Amino acid sequence: MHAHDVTRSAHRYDAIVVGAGLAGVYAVYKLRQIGLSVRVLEAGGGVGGTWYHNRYPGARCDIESLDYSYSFSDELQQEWSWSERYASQPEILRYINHVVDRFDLRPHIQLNTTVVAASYDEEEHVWVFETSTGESYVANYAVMATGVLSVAQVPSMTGLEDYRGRWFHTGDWPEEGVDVAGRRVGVIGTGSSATQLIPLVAEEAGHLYVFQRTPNYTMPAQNHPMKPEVEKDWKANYPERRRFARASGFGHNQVTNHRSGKEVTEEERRAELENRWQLGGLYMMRAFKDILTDAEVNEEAAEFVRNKIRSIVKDPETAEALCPQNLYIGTKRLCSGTHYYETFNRENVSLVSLKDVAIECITASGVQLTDGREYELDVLIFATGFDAMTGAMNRINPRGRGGVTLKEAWAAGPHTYLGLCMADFPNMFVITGPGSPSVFSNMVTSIEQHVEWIADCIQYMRASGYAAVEATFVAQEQWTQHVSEAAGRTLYAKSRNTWFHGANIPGKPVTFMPYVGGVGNYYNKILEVAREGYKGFQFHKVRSVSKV
Ligand code: NA7
Repeated sequence: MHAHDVTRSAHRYDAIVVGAGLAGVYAVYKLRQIGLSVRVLEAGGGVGGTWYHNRYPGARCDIESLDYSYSFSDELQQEWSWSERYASQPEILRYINHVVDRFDLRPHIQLNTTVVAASYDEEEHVWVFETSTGESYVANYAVMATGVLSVAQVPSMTGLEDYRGRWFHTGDWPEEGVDVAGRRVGVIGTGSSATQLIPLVAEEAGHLYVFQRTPNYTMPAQNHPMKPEVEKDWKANYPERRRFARASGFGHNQVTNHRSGKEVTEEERRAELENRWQLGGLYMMRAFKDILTDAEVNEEAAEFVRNKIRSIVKDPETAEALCPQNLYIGTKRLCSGTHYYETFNRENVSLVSLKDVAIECITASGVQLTDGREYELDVLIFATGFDAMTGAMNRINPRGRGGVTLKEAWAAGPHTYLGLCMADFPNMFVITGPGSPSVFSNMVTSIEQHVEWIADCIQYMRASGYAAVEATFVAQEQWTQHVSEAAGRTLYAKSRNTWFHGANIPGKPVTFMPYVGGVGNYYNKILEVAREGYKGFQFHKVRSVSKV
C-alpha cells in the first residue's frame, strides 16, 4: 500500500515507536527532545514491556538496580531510590511509570494497540503501519522497540486445549495474580523465570512438581535491601559509574577479574570461585577473563557449582539430577535466584526429571509422560521461554523495499548491520536488535546507546536533507559474518542448544544472534561509523514528489 492511499485516514508522525518498554519510553523522550512528532504504539494495557508482562511471583532483574536504570537524566537518577540490590518486577514497573509521568510522555503513548503490519512506501520514503484498532499511521521513521524476550513460547503439546485446570505462561502472567494456595501445581521449565518462581510457589502450593528437561546453573542472587552507604556512593559517583558501564564488556559495573584461570594456583582459583558465589548472580561469569573461552577453566567453575548443589540438596539423587552435565557454565543464560536449590529439600516439592522421558501430552487432569507416569495438576505453569530476539519483529513481518518481507530477509537467521538496521528496510531502526550486544549486556545501557545513536542519525539526515537511510547489503553481510566469528571464538559456539541460537523454537534457523564482542567495543564501533559519515549506510536524498 502507498502512503497516499491511506493519507486521508492515516495519522502522520515523524516517527512511530513500536513498544513502550524501557526502549520505547526512552525513544519517545529522546526523539521528542530533538523536535520530532512521535507516537508510541504499545500492544499491552500499560507501559513497561517485559516488566509489564512478566508479573510472575519472584520476577526480578539479575543486574543491580543502581546499574539497571536510565542515566539520561541526573535528576532522575538522584531522586529515585531503589529498595533492594536487585529490583523486583513491581518496583521496575513503578520506575518505568514514574519516568513516563515525570517526563510527561503518557500523552504520546497509545496502549492496547498492536501493530499488525508495516510496509515501506518507496516513493514517499515513509513507513505505513496498520494496527489492531483498525487505524493507519504514516511516519518517516520506524523505531522498533519491540523487545528481545517479548514473545512468550508455549510449546505445542497435545491435549492442552482439553486441560481442565488453569494454565499460564510466566511471560504473560495475569495482572490479578494466580492463586496456588494448597493446589497441585506443575512448572514446566527450569530457566531463569522458573528458578525465580519455584521457591515462591513452593511456599504456597499443596504440592509442586517441577518438570525439568535440562538443568541449568543457578547462582544465589545474594539479594538484600539497599544499603544506604552503597546508594550514597553510587549517587555521588554516577557520571563515572555510567561511563564505566558504557565502556565495559557487559554494560554494567560488576567487577571483572582480568586474570586467566590458568595463571593462578588451584587454591587461588577456588578462592575466586567462592568469592563469586558470595557476590552472587552473574558475577560468576566474570571470575576469570577466559571462563567463556577456555573449556578447562569453564569446567572447573561448573564443577564448583555442581558441588554447591550437592552440598545444598539433601537427597543425593535429586541433587545429581539438578546438576547440569555437558553444559558449559554461562553458555545457557546463567540463572540467578533465591533459595532455588534449597526448595528441593521441601516435602511438598518433587523434581520430575525429563532426562530419559518426555512429556507425552497434557490430559484433562494434568501431565502424562512417555513412560506412562501421570501427574494430576490444578495449575500448570509454562516457564518455557520466548521466541527471543527475532520473534516480535517477525510477528510484525515488515515489508521493505520491493515488497521483501523481514521473514524472507531473515530466512537463514537475522542479518543486520550493527544490530540496528537492515538492507531493504530504509528508515527502520531496531533497538537492541540481533547482531548487537543486546541480551549480552545490561539492557538499559544498550538501549540508551542505540536510542542516542538513532537520534543523532536522524538529526544528521535532517541537517543534510536526506529522506532515507539504509544499510548497504555489503556492510550488513560483513557485520553478520563478524557477529558469527566473534561467537565462534567463545564456548557459546559449542553450546548450540540455547535460545541465544534460536534452538528453543522448532523450525527457527540455528544461528547465534547477539554480539559478544563487548558493549564498549561495540559502542566505539557505532560511534566510529557515525563519525565517518555513516560508513556502511547509503542515503537517499531526493524525496519524490508527493502524489497526494
Ligand atoms: P528459558 O531460559 O528459555 O527457559 C525455558 C525452560 O523451559 C528451559 O528449562 C527449557 O528446557 C524448558 N522447556 C521449554 N520447552 C520445553 C518442553 N517442551 N518440555 C520441557 N521443558 C521445556 O526461558 P526463561 O523464561 O526462564 O528465561 C528467559 C530469559 O529471561 C533468561 O535467560 C533471562 O535473560 C531473562 P531446555 O533447556 O530447552 O531443555
